[in-house]
Amino acid sequence: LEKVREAVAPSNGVPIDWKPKSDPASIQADVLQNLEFTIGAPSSKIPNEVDVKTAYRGVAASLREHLIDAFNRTQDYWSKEDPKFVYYLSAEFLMGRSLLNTVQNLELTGPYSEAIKKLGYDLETLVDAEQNAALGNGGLGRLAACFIDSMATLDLPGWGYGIRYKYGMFKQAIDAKGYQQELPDIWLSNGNPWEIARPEITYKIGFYGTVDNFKWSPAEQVIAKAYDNPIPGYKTNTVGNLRLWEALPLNEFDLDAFNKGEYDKAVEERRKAEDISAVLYPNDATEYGKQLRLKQQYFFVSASIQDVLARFKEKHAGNWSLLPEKAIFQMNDTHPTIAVAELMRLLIDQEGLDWDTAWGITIKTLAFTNHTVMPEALEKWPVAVLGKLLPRHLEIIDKIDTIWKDSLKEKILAQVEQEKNSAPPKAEPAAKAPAKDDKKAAEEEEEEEEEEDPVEAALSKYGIITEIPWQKDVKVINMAYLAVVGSKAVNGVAAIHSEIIKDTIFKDFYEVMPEKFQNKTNGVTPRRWLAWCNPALAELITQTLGTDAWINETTLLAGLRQHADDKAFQAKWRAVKHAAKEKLSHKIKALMGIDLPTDPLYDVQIKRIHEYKRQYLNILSLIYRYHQIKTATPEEKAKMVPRVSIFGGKAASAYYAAKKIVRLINRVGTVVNSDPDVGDLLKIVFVPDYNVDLAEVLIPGAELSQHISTAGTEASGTSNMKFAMNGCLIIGTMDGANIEIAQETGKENMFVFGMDAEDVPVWREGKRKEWKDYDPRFVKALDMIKSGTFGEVDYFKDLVESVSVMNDHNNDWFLVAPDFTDYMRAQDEVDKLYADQDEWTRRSILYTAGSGFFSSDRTIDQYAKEIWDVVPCKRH
Ligand code: GLS
Repeated sequence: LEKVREAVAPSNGVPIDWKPKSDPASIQADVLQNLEFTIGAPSSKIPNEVDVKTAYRGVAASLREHLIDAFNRTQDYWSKEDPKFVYYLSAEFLMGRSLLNTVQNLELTGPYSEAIKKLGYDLETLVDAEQNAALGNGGLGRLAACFIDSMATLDLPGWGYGIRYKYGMFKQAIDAKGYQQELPDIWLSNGNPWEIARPEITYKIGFYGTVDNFKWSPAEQVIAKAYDNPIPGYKTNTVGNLRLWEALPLNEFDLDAFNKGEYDKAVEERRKAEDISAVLYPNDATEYGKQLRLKQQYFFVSASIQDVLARFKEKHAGNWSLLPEKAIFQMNDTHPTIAVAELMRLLIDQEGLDWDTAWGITIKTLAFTNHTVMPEALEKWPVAVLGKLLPRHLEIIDKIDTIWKDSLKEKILAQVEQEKNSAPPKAEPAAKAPAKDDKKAAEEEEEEEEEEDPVEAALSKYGIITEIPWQKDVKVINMAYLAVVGSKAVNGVAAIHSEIIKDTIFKDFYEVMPEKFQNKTNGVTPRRWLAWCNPALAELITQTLGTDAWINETTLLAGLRQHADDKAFQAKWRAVKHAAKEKLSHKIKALMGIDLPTDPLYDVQIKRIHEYKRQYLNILSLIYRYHQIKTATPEEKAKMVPRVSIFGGKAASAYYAAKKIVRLINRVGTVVNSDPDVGDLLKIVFVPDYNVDLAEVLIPGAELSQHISTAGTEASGTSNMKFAMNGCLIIGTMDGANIEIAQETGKENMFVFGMDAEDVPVWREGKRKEWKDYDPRFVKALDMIKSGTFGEVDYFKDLVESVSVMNDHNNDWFLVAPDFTDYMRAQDEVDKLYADQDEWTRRSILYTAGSGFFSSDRTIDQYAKEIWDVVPCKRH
């Protein structure tokens, strides 16, 4: 690149300065130029008369020049240095908006704000004009986005790889009756100024067809086309990359069919191909199993691995044993785990390696993160489905399975022998046993013969290909097992979760290869989730610590502890928090037309709607609160602590229980908010279409946040970390990362309640059968639903029953009823503490002070050192 620059330098020998300029005047000129020549806005309307969306595009186009400049220099440098790269394979990247993050990470906010103002706009308005890139469902997808931000900030050579979905996470609307409606998310309608299309970077991806003597002839092929999304680090000139793939047909258009008048057929191939990258599956930790999903997964995994291998070959032709020293693929949950078979296939079938060599490379080049123990979310593809779509991969998986089980045989045999020897000897038949008739003896013999070989029986639990117990004869491929066997490391996402997976879903695997299992507690980027979304708090922190170095070194936040008792500091802190509440209140007014008072306690539960996350528990307690308000005397009312309860979250489209919970919250809100007896004592709002940019307003404005999953079900949670960073207190169970947050911020400062992860299985297995001890307040809340206080009695009937019938049918699996009493106790403590604003503020400060550990920079540093062996490579 430098040579090119020199070559086109003018004859006076002074190289052209290609670097975009950063002073406000140059930026202003550059935005104008981009508005006219990149966007094509009519010059007569520039700058003051172009609409906000167009102005945003002009500014983004200008900023993109800075981004691309640093991006190209980084990628050139990495290419020259040839360090080891990490490739983060993820079906989801929940990026949110980019304008503010880009301008802040590039440290250009000052000059851009000035330039934008001179053009007659303001940065905040333009930021709001951007569409959300919602290419993810929830925590898992947002984690991937935080990780690539940290990788760039830490100068780690690394790219994200995923799918450029045409439609992201559905948009949620709530209709007048309180139902969730799902609308398509047409996020590209205004273009995407951040991406760089790479029509020159394409790969062929095959599906279906036959295998003959290990040679796969796919019956269908599509093209994967690359789009690069530069990812700027902060306080560094490193800009990483997120490469997303779009699916296109191999043959654009069937002109023959068109000429014959067969219009549908003419475009059929295009439609079929484009379907692959069309929609993000709207499931989060819930079940799916659609064939198209497997197609999506294979599509992006194959394109990504082909891409990496192509670059590797260019540099190290043929030297495949070097691959593990140059590349590591981190598989984000089970979605990309077909990578195990695909890497094997490419190394063997395309590059001609033998099985053992390919396997040796594969298991050093892949690593796997598990993000959930919900059994329904651990992908298992029917052999018939996978075998049809990817016949060669099925062969490979089958062989991996066989070799894997063979490798365990000796160990198992020894175990079985040992068990046999230590078992008490079988009782001899009684001396005078009556003689058996021949038929009976023969039957018994047959039974004995049918008895399963104990070694085979013991081995079957390690099977990657297994039968599902409730559906004999249907063989499935357990993708998580495939990943565990094919990876160098397996990690959970919070300390407790990493222990649970060793005891439950991967117990047998842990026993035979304990060295593979690790923990990497999640983290979130402190840039987006504190510094950029809560600038006033960030400013106060910087002033107090005397440096803004905490933005990259979050452990410095601990320095706030020494100010936690300082009344003057508390007052400043409270003022900042109050301003954030006001901003949130305005946002809700703008979105929903609801006026929210700003003095009450702001209580927020925002996350996907799921039974295990127990929004139900929250709303039941609020129903009881409503009842208390209705029956209180004026004196009692005067003592109550006013509260604004805010919910947000999407229910997967086919998840009926979750959809009913959404509706219940909305119905309760409608009744409570319009009841004149309630006034400002309680407001309940369900903010529709919860997404990243709403989170950026909700989190700073929250004073209490709820992370109340049934213990043992939430792998980690990451919004809990964001709330903690922003000085928001937590009411929560001892689950996921709550436990570590409690350790860091002081358990006594958290409103902890409920059974812990060890109690839950005990309860499920035994105690609940005898349990009749319903809290009368719980009964009252259910009675109010049953008697029609919120209408729709029939509609809510099964929701009520799901927590009110204690029998053997798995009712109340998530322990809403038995945890209710302790939850109410914790809520009482919340109210009490809120009345003491100094103490509340002190704790709020301690939360931010204790949140340093939860930076994704720390998480990524650990991945880099303990799994990836990737070291920073910084261009100076
Ligand atoms: C999830 C878990 O449910 C969350 O607890 C976790 O924080 C997140 C990131 O590790 O992954 N798993 C999942 O399928 N969706 C999630 O958000």
